[in-house]
Amino acid sequence: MHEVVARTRRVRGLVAVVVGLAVAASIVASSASGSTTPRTARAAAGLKTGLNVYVIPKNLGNNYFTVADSVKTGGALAALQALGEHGTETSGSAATSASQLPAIQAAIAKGANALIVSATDPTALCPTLKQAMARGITVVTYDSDAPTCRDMFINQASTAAIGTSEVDLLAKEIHNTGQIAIVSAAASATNQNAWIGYMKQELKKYPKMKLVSVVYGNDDPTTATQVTSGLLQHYPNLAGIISPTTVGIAAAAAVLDTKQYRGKVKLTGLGTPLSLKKFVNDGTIQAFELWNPANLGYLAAYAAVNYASKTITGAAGQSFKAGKLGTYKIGADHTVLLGPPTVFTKANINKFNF
Ligand code: RAM
Repeated sequence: MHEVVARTRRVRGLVAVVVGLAVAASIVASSASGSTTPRTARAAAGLKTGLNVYVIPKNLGNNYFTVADSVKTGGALAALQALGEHGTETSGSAATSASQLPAIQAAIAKGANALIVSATDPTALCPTLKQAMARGITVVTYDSDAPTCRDMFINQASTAAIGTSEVDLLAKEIHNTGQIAIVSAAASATNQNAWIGYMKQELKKYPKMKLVSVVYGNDDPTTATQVTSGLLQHYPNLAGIISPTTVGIAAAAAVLDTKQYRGKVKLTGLGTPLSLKKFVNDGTIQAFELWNPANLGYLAAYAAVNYASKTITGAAGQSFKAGKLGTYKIGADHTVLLGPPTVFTKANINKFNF
């Protein structure tokens, strides 16, 4: 009896599934029928749909990543939605591997097909990311790389150009002379460390500029404020600060935005225009840089879906379409470059809304 009931239920269940599939098929067929629908474009490009894609920034609560990842801004989740995937943004609250790793592990346990990760610390993340890759999960890094444990890296801009241009911007403001310091994010962050490496090289061109300290604000506003104040106390002759982190530069700007320091200690770095508009308009900052974070997330999503669909393998020279951004070519070391950053000054800052 139980058996029969069970079988009847199973048959009913099967009927429901078959009907459901037929309905689903007709939905796909009808929406794919117009030749200009995105779904048709998707089919033509051979991209899979329904993939579980997890977007895992260094941390949640950092506005830079909110812009990079959100639907509203046109970031990674917007691209995933347009492609018909299941996109989820997840991470910890602090930009540390201890906070980020559980989110990566949970995403894998929940059946992720692809992970899009900004690495807080490649050494700490790599064993888990390698396991994911071994299970066939696509691993794409964006913003901050984990070079030995990912399928592709979506780089915001040339690493060398970011490092050198930051030094050049500051050099101009301090007339190539004086003590300078760097307020970075986490000491383990791949992106910040790579940029700082190029800054040090570029500084060789400016023998009268001396890098006296590198401090770490960990992408945490309170810590960044504290380390900036510490720097100013320790180095009363400091001429300038470079902060290649959106959280760090905003915190440093707030510390410098007083009569004592404004205009005297120069500040540049990487920040979001909305968070720094006030400081540019009142003269605390003359110029700083950034790429469009939403475009970075959007491009990373297209790369991940293409890779997971096997339309690309990450080899140099291959190209893929990234929706509204157009076609991108893969460079050396499975890396894709978004493009040159924008320099923001009083003249253009009002034009940007991120
Ligand atoms: C912070 C993060 C991020 C970096 C930007 C510029 O938000 O550290 O990794 O790319 O700044």
